[in-house]
Amino acid sequence: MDSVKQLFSALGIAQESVTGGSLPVHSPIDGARIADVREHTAQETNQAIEQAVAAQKAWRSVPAPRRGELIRLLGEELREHKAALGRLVSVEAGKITAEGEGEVQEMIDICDFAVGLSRQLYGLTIASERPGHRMMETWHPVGVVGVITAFNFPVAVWSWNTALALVCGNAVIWKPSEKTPLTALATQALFERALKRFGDAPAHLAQVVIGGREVGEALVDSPRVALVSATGSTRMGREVGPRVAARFGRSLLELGGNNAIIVSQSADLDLAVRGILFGAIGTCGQRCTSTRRIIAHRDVVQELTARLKKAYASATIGSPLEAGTLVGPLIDQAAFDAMQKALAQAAEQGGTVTGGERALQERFPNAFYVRPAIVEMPGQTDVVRHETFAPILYIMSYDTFDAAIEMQNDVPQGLSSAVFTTDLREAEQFMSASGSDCGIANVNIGTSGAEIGGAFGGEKETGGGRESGSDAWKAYMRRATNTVNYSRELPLAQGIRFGED
Ligand code: UN1
Repeated sequence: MDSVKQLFSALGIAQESVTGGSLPVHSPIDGARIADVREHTAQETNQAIEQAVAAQKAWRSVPAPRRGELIRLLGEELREHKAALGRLVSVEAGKITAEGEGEVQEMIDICDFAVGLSRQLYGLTIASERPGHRMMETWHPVGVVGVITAFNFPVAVWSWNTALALVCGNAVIWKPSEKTPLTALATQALFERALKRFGDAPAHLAQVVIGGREVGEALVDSPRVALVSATGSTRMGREVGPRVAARFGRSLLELGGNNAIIVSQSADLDLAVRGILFGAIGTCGQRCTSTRRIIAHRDVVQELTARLKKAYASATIGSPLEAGTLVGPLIDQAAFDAMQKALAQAAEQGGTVTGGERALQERFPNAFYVRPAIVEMPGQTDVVRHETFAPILYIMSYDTFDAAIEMQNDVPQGLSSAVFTTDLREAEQFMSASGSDCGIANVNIGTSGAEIGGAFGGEKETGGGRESGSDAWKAYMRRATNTVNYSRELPLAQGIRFGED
């Protein structure tokens, strides 16, 4: 594939690093093998950790606004290479061009955010109960941050973590998904350009380690990695969380979602159909925020389902690189098999399935394109409560808004949720303490496509972590409480008198 080679060179990936290695990389577009990437061993990962520890010791003393300058330069590199990196995201992860470029835009946005943040790492001052005393909070970097990312957002999730972690004064080691090492290498090459222009940053400030389980385990188990930020399946999080906790490390987990949209009888159905379509079939249903469940009022469920079926029928499935395509391929055969298994289970559990078959098999015999599926379910059965990372949309109905909220919350995951309603009471109830139990609760927009300005993450089996905007930066810092005595006395707190008269 000549065009892939051109992308490598446009993005500064050395040919040697993507040929002759032990990790084959296949494009989900046509199944072609596009690279053989060199993998790191556990020993090399441990060495990277030592190097990161040394780098962080120097970086923590660089003033935060100066650290922000590095991220400003990274943002510039990303702006300049947006089209090429976006295209590589399409080639390696199968996203349509608009979404590939959108992902790079998300990186640019978080860089801008982090540059501003580099001048806003504020702590509080607190009134002391003692005369002549002052209390305050100081925020310091945690140290080395390990970032483990998934194939579906192969570069943006790194940037949410790294832009914040670096301005906060940490060093970063990144383990990308084994399915998407090329976009990681490209991102690293762009980061190194920014480093060169920056001038005097310590070596090994942000590194990439490529490999499977043993590389991940080295990061998870090392007491020198202060924070492990991991995005992926709930199964992965169940291993990572307890292992990091066992050594009293910190983890930030972004795991599975099973995101629902409630469509009320007062909803603007035009908006609802558009919001659901993007959420359910965008990225071929492979976002952690993808819309997987519709809970529609009994009076509108039929019309909504008919309109969705019509919209699904006219959504073009095809190569993500071609203009007009809305639905690209699944990442691989395992994803296809999981989708088929879930559809069979849904049918057994009383569902009526429309779509879901393999598509474009003649044109792309080694890739896995599917017709997105709509499944009308009699209720929220087991399969509906399970996250299948594929474009399957379960539709269920409700009679009362309370019951709809209960159904929305009655799954193990808690990432994103939305309601389409024009009823103010329903909207407010949905966002209240007795409403959606998710980390994201939207009104009249879908479940996916969050902006970087808000804190991103979710509850329950989603893992509880928050990254990206708002005050998510605090996860990358440790808090020190300082009490300063500027008096000539030594009064004790709580009025304690100790050894005096
Ligand atoms: C993910 O799927 O892991 O809200 C992240 C969204 C994107 C991020 C998704 N901004 O859909």
